Amino acid sequence: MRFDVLTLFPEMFESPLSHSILRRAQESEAIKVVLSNIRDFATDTYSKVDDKPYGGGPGMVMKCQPVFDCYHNVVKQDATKGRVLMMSPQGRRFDQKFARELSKEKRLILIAGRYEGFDERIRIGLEAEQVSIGDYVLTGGELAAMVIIDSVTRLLDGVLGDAESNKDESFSEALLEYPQYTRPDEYCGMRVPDVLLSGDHGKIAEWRRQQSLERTKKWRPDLLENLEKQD
Ligand code: 6GU
Repeated sequence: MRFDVLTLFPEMFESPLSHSILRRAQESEAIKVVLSNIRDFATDTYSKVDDKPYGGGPGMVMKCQPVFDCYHNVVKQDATKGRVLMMSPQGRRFDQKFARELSKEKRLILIAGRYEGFDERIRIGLEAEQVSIGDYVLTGGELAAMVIIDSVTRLLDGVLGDAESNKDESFSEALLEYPQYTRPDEYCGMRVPDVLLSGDHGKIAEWRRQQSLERTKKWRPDLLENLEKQD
């Protein structure tokens, strides 16, 4: 999958993309991430990418021209049609189901803004879908774009090894993960549950399922209420 990111701070993406699974996914060409700096497309003398809002009010608004020009430059780099996503707290809430949906695409074009927001004509003109990663306010869309790249990449074929695979995981099956233990079997007086040392795989599976259910009821009852809405 190709990710294009339009941002004023491409350097923010370098570290998350340079380690562990995201690094490997690029090396194996499961993903390609192309970062474009919106400021490179500012045409006025001061490279301005933002301006005062019409009608007054606090803060600054991202201007149309640099974003449109950056977008057109990005689109023409590859013939694959991309789904255009604009990072915005007003957007559709990003969740595992949305991540799975996006993982079917060939190309995602992510637009990350700063300041008070984008000129409305950017959303309309680029036919961009707005995406929010949760009900809180970030200083900009970059972290949200990274969250999307990370969660979508790990769903792509061949990105996770067998050992890390997606099958048993929380949210994939709408339940929280069961508790995990590794050696030693006792640490600071705390013992690993006997069932895990029993070697009885049927019993272990049953115990884990039960633990998942109990934890979900206790910590995230909302997930159980939403179970029938999941696909
Ligand atoms: Cl996508 N952007 C910003 N600025 N804040 C957010 C967000 C996005 N998602 C949640 N909060």
